[in-house]
Amino acid sequence: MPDAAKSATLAERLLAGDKRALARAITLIESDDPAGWELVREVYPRTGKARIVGFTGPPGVGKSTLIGALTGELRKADREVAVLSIDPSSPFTRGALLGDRIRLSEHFLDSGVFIRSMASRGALGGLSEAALQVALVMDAAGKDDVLIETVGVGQAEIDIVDHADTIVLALMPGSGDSIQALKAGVMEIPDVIVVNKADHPMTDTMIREVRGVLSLSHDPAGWKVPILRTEATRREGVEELAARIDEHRAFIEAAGTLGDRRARNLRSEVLGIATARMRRRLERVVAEDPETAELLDRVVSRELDPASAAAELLERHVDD
Ligand SMILES: Nc1nc2c(ncn2[C@@H]2O[C@H](COP(=O)(O)OP(=O)(O)OP(=O)(O)O)[C@@H](O)[C@H]2O)c(=O)[nH]1
Ligand SMILES: [Mg+2]
Repeated sequence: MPDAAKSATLAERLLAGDKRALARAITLIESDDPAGWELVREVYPRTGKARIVGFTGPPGVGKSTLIGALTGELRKADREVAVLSIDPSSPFTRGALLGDRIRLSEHFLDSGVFIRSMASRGALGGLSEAALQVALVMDAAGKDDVLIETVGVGQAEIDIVDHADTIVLALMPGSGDSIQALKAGVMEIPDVIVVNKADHPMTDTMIREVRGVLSLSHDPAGWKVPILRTEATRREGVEELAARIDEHRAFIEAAGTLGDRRARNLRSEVLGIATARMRRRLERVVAEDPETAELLDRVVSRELDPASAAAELLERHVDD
């Protein structure tokens, strides 16, 4: 099996922290190459050491700039850092990847920093799935911190950072939509909130609003979500951000919730992968099976309602 032999050496190189092996591994995962899945299977028992921090927030609030500055802080502490920027490829974020590269460019020559961007893999819901696999290989490669950036204000985007140990929500003065999303419970309460661009005159108003929303929520374990004010371009407040992330990590470890959180995230990951595969399978059936096509035609012609058609579809192709 030349393939197996190839992935075995790749796994060894990856575990030894070889940067090129890591880059290769990510490419395999991104292109949905079976060798990528095989590789993750091999190295998985050696993962779980990295600290995974997810950064989310609306477009342009300064997530990449913050991550760039935070990476500088982490490097001071001699930690190895991997950054994964995810572009869910909504039309309004098209420029994000290029922007990220510029924002993080000061770290390109540092061998202790690995930076990778990942764009959407289409409509099949495979992005979140691939993101975890990538985080796993970064972890396997011995990174101390895996920082995942994703644009978003709603639940769909949060899913991508679901496997983070600590979730940082970045906002800026005027991010009203996010406040609404938090208030409405569309967005889960993050672990740390950063109000970036604190050079903006509306910063205090924003912080008050965030505090107002947080006062309505309560963490059963007793974590009090810090609201930080940063100016990422000048690195203002970034040292404190690093400290709060450390603190959150120590808190969930001490409270015993890190294990729970990881168990929950991994469970949801398994379900996510299974769901994505199931959906792909059903899409294939719909495209290839004339009987199923006919079932859908009957929905279009109002003979059969959508729920009954779905039940029939599942009965035929899943419940066996
Ligand atoms: N005035 C000011 N500008 C900032 C600050 N932080 C970031 N910016 C600028 O805001 C712009 C967007 O920053 P990014 O770091 O790319 O923001 P992002 O959230 O990663 O953006 P997307 O990935 O496109 O969603 C850039 O022009 C930054 O230089 C800040 O604290 N103050
Ligand atoms: Mg960005």
